[in-house]
Amino acid sequence: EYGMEKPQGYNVSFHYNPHVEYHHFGSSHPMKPWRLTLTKQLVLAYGLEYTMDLYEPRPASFDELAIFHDREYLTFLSNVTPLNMDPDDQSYLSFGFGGESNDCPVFDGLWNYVSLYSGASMHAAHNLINHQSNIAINWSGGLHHAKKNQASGFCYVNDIVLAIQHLLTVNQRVLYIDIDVHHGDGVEQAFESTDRVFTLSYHKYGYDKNGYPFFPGTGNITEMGPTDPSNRGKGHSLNIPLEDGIDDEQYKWLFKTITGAVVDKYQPNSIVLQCGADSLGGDRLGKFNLNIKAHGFCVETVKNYEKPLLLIGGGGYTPRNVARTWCHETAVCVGAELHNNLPTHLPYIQAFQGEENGGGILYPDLHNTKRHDNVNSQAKLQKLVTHALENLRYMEG
Ligand code: ZLV
Ligand code: CA
Ligand code: ZN
Repeated sequence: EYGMEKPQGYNVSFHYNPHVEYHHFGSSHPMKPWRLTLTKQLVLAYGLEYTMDLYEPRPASFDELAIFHDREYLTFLSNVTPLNMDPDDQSYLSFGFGGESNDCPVFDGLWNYVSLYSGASMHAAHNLINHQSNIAINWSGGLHHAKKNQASGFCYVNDIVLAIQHLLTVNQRVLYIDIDVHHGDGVEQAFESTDRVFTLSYHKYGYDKNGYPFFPGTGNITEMGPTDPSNRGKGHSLNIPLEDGIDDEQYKWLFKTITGAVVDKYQPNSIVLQCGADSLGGDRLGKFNLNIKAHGFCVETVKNYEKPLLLIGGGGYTPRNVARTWCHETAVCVGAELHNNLPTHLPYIQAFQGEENGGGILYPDLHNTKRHDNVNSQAKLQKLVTHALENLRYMEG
């Protein structure tokens, strides 16, 4: 924890309102806001708070959320409670609630929850705009599936779209990169008709043995935004569909090659990186086999482009590994190396003990969980890269 003073003129800011962590989606729901408590405790135990500016942002207001979302939808969101909801109500279903899977439950404090994580992303964007930070971090955000009038896939309000809209007030071009195991469909859709945002998502794509698509079922390599030449957003999306079990070396190579080409060609003024931790090995919902340092390699790679950078969270359903990853990535941002043995004065240390492998350490071997066979052949990946680079030609210089 010593020798980690802030380099002069280089600022990382951490935007976090601890009230988010007290919200519950329900006991059997995989999204656990208390993974944010674990993340914060790790960050503090390693002393990383001394290397960053810490902020406790206020919740976003109704009017701020209405910059992207429909007012009707927000009115519904701000009023619905577990006691007054009516599952047979047509608007309830059309706004993305209920249904068979109940991915987006109504829970106590829902409106407070969405305004807190969105307020943090907007404040982080604000800090980049005002040159108060080079990198601004909000691990509570990254809810990439939310649509302007519909909740989807655990996401009710799209804090990413709101933050990008904020960046667009001063930046001509914003690059959005998404390493969550799911396709960043909500962000892609929100900016499909503009050339001022380029969206790039890496994700699992395909069907399971029962013929069900991996959520949300979009994001094939052929989907690159509108192709209609009259649409300004033509070619400004790139999707990288991957198969189960992709490993560290493959992912790092793919990420560096494709992201590097996009940055070279698009020349963004700022970058937003969604760091969903469900792309790690051993995730409860994910299908990939990444280790924490391979995930962090993406953050390091993007940091090295030296553009104003907004880092946000996203998915991640094995809480102890989410916390490890986002703590590691916070350290990557400030340029610190962390010792593998977890600090002994760590609250909640029980959460990191008693694992088959990885008890008491920051960097367990997650590849060893061997939950998914790697069915990504090098030949297929090479084809993907070729196809991706071809897609980039559809974007007008
Ligand atoms: O990480 O799993 O697959 C950002 C994010 O990207 C579905 N929803 C829907 C469509 C039909 N299915 C339901 C299948 C449920 C399978 C069992 C769950 C168990 C309890 C609660 C939810 C799930 C679940 N739901 C697993 N995967 C889904 C996806 C939504 C994934 C959202 C990812 C969000 C935060
Ligand atoms: Ca993704
Ligand atoms: Zn996800």
